Amino acid sequence: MQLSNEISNSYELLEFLKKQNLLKEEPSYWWPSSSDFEILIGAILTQNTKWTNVEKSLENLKRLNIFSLENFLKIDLTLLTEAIAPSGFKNQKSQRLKLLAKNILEEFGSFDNFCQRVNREWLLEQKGIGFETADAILCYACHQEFMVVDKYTQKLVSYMGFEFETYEDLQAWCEYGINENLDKIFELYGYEISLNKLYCRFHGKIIEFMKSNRLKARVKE
Ligand code: 39A
Repeated sequence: MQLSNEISNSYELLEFLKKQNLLKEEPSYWWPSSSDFEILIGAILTQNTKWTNVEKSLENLKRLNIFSLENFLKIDLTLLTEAIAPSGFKNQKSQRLKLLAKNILEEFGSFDNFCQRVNREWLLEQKGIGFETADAILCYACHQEFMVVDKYTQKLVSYMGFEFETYEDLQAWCEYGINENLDKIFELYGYEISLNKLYCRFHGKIIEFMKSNRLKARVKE
């Protein structure tokens, strides 16, 4: 199958990527983590930096044992700022993380309740959270049915010949092709995969495909 002229919807893109065996079985939702709270932190830290830098910050945070909302709220701001320094924008990110944690506790009482009840509008009202970060938190930390689209998704889809004016138009294109073809997707997977897991793994496949340089190889061919 040719990426540039034979793929006409997101289902066909998923089918193409699935054949490449880009993901391991574990972590089954692709985003590596020891807790959903760690995913929320990673989603903020990954803004404007490489994932390898986020991994270094997460290692530092792991040593401080603050991968729960309760422990995170207790940590001294200076210590947090230094721990997340590898991800860049350390002062801005540490302040935003602290404020987000405080607002989660005040509005939802616990992280579990936050995951069950939070919606996109609430997240978008938080300082420093845009569409991509909000959807990463909803999809990977809260297991809600939102697909994350990022610069990798935009680049891949653009190579396939599709252009979208807004983040939400691209997201709608990704989600529509999946929703319209669930029966075929269940057959492809061999079981009734949940929509949340499908969005997690689809986005993960796109990132791993783009990072593997396979697109560059195709452009050169
Ligand atoms: N850009 C990224 C990533 N690249 C990633 N992984 C690799 C594992 N995650 C979880 C988020 N954003």
